Amino acid sequence: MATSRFRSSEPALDALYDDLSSHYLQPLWELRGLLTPTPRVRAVPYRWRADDLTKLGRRAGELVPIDRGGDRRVLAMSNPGLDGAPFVSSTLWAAVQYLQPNEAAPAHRHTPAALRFVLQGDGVYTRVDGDPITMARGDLVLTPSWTFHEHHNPGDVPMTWLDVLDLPIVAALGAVFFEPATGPEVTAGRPARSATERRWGAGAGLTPAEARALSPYSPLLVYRWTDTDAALDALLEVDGTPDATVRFRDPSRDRDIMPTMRCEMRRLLPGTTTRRDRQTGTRICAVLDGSGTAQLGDESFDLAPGDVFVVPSWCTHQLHARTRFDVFTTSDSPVLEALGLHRSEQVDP
Ligand code: GTQ
Ligand code: FE2
Repeated sequence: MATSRFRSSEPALDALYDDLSSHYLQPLWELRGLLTPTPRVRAVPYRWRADDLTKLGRRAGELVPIDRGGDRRVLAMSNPGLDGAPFVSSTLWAAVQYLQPNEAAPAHRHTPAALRFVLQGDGVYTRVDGDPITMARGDLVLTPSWTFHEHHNPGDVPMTWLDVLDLPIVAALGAVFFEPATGPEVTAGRPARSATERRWGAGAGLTPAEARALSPYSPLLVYRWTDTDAALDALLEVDGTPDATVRFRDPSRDRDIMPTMRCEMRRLLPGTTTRRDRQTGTRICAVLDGSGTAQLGDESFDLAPGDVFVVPSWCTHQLHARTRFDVFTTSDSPVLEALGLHRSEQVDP
């Protein structure tokens, strides 16, 4: 039993290396690539096409019952740079989930936090700690750390959506816990408007007086597309710019929706090219509407509605809009900011 064994042509040093190895010690002076001048990132930029995600999700739906493998029918996006790990980057999990009509994904909870962004369709509702939240195109739904969640499709068409979880971060910190719900299964037809929306979703800066979230995450668990869409249009118009971004926030405090993940929606007018930028941390982007291209590092990716792409840490990123272009982004920026590790800059080509 031993760790990596280093070699030297000097016999005494070579003998030391042998002994170090058997004592599970390694000489820093022989180690390369630890303290690099700029981030050395294993994840590479990559794009998953909507067409492939939908077709392969449907095939999984035909072949695999929901109760196999964690009670979720999910296809994880595996970054080509991560040697087969089922992670979109070293910090985030991204996946498409597929639910057939009359199927239910039973309740469970886990410490990794999740969010859902709906790229097409409707009909599914997700219960978060018992509160039923309907899901439709463009909606963002949160299932924060350790909240029970279950998905139901009482409609008559299958539905797919994008899942993003902070699972690799929580796993790296040795803090993954999971449990299925016990007790009778709750089912219902079309649920009423969720309590979270009735309490926190009035919009326009209105929240219950005095109330602040007791939890470390937003008490508003769903952000509706009609609100996001209207906010983007108004922002473009009032600022007179071709490029607008809104951020999804906790309405009860000045912070992101969850401690580990930031969500934003960007709208570009036709013909717009953004400035090239880069930042520390992973960005996962999904095209809701329109077409264009993303230049990520040395690679250019063509983009259509429903496509998902990953921008690894410190990789340069520039978008071009062919049509009006709506792009949803999730990042781990709150983690980098909390740790004092967030850096971003514009990069001249
Ligand atoms: O919907 O509960 O993509 O637990 C991965 C793990 C989705 C979920 C995922 C999960 C879920
Ligand atoms: Fe889950």
